[in-house]
Amino acid sequence: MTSSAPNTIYQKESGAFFDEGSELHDPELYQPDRQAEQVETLADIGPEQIAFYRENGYLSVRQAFNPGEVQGALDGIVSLLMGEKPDFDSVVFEASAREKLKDLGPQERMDSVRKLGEFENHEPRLKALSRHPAMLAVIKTLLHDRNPEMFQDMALLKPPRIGREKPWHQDHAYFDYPLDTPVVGVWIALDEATVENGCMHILPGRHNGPIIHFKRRDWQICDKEIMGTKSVAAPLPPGGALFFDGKLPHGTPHNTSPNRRRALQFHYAPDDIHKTPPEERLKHFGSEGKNVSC
Ligand SMILES: O=C(O)CCC(=O)C(=O)O
Repeated sequence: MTSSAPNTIYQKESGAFFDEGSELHDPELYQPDRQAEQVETLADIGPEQIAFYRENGYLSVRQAFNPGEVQGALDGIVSLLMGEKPDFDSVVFEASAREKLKDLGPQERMDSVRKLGEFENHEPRLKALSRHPAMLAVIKTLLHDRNPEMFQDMALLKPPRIGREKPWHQDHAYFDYPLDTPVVGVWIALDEATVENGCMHILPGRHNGPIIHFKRRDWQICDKEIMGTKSVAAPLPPGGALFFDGKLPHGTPHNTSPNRRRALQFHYAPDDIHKTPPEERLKHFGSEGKNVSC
């Protein structure tokens, strides 16, 4: 899970993990001047769309999954949250829910969770989605025809009003894979994702190299690198999917709306890739020894 990298601070308390931090972001960090281009379905992806992905670092598909698949994923998340899978305990709550957690019913509990991870072997409906054959075929093409292996699975719930920002970052800054490894992320909307409830914001075309990350509100790109930059918003209806390069800068703002913004995120790399030590990753993405500040 990107945010469970060693650089992110968690506190475990009474069997629940809390994501620390309540600092609000500057609204200037999320000022899109246009929306991501979209294709309608996975079947519409051909050579032109693959070339678009190579140039821009993303591909947005309006209807990648059907309503039954979306509902199955939501039911799977509820089942995990309600403790129906006793061995599963990878739930991170919003820090602001800490005081009231023990008094919450099922729906309120759902609206206190920031994310869940590493669920594929606990929830068959979520596992099935991560192995969706038409999606895997697209990912294989994006990986230059190498066989995809999923190495990270997350559900990101960003609850109404309290769902906090995920600051701007490149996912590869969290992954111990050689810098030139092709990595494809797939972000799947389970509710309508809008600018107001915290949809993905991206910087198309900025996926060709590492950007230095700092530990601030999270392990993130320095705010001053982003301030004033016109980003692209990637709103999606439920069942829509954003495919994105592991080095594409992206972030999601605070959910200021009364609406849920639940999403899944899976990451894939070629199945023959070997991990590198964290020092190798920090050589590219860390600030140490580079005479830079944030
Ligand atoms: O869904 C979100 O809010 C952000 C997810 C994300 O960018 C990440 O975890 O890497």
